[in-house]
Amino acid sequence: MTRLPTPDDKFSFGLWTVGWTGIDPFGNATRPALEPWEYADRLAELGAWGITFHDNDVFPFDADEATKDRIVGRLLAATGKAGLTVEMVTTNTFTHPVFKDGGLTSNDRSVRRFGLRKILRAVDLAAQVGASTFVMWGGREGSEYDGSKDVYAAFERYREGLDTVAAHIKAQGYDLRIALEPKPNEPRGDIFLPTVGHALALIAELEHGDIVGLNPETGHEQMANLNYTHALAQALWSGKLFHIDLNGQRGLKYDQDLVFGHGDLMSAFFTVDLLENGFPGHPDAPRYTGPRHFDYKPSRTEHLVGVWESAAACMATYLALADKARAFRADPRVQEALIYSGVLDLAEPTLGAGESVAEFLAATDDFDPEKAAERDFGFVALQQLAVEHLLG
Ligand code: GLT
Ligand code: MN
Ligand code: MN
Repeated sequence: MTRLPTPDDKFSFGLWTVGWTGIDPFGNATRPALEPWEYADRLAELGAWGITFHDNDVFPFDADEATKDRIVGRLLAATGKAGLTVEMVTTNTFTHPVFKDGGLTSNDRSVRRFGLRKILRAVDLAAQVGASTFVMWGGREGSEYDGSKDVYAAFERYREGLDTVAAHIKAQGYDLRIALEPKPNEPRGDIFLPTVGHALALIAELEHGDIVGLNPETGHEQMANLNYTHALAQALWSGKLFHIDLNGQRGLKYDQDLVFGHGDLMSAFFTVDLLENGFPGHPDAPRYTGPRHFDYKPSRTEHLVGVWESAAACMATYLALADKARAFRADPRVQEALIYSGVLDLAEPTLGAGESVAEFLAATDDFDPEKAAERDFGFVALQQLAVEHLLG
């Protein structure tokens, strides 16, 4: 049996995850709401290292400064006592009806000014509680109808908003980085920054893009029919994997936010393999060392017992997959299969050291395409070894 989680594992949970009372578009709450510090205490008991929250997971949207200070103070006292880190803070710019057409990209300028101010205040809160990441999920930045939005202007405003927030972080000297969270749709019909690739492209256009990276979520990439592990890998390659949201999703449907591993288990195996073992051919490549953060929803069929079981399940499955991924990499049959498949050869540059284009064009390499085409790559055998390790 896999060991129990400890703070060294750096597992963290959003307060809105275990705190979800089960309200969905079709039904009322199925569970009571607890106080924020009650969730924190329980997560610490289960072996979590950190928590994360939106401003309005902790205090109401219309709270005055004194109320905010009192509630945040109470939460910090609890996390301090429980030894929990507040590793990430984010803003809610999606629940209140004022954000129905977005925060940073609403067609209504007065809403954009209000939204940007709310985000800046949440950045100050993030710094105050010692968070190192500020996530921005623009769930309402988008549209249902193509005619309703000047998309050029929307990207201008998105850039303006992000650069303003990043500049504020730098001006205040906060030790904080922004992590954009892509999602293709839901709640908007189409959300701007639908995938990791779109977000990377926007970051490249920012003035302060050096402190802006990504928070990819398993289910969000899979809702776009994309490969989550590849998304993490490309973000790592770009030096932009600042944070992660792990959960489960089964296929192209609404955002399920299942327990980690309760969706595509094979994909979860390779996600954990990448996070724990890095790239097979590049021992020196960037590795993800940040929090193993879960963003899932305990199914609304479960009462509080099931909430805690589901949180424990996220961590237990991660640890079990980490064990299996380590055994997979250490297995001599796998090492042989990796060599046979040429996986490690991809690390070698295509051009020789110092080889000019002229030299390259003049060389024939005595290459015989017919011969090369005969090669067997053995990818199926390699995958079957992964399946064997996964099944145990
Ligand atoms: C919301 C969303 C999540 C985001 C959160 C951060 S809020 O629950 O579904 O994927 O990570 O704003
Ligand atoms: Mn989600
Ligand atoms: Mn998320």
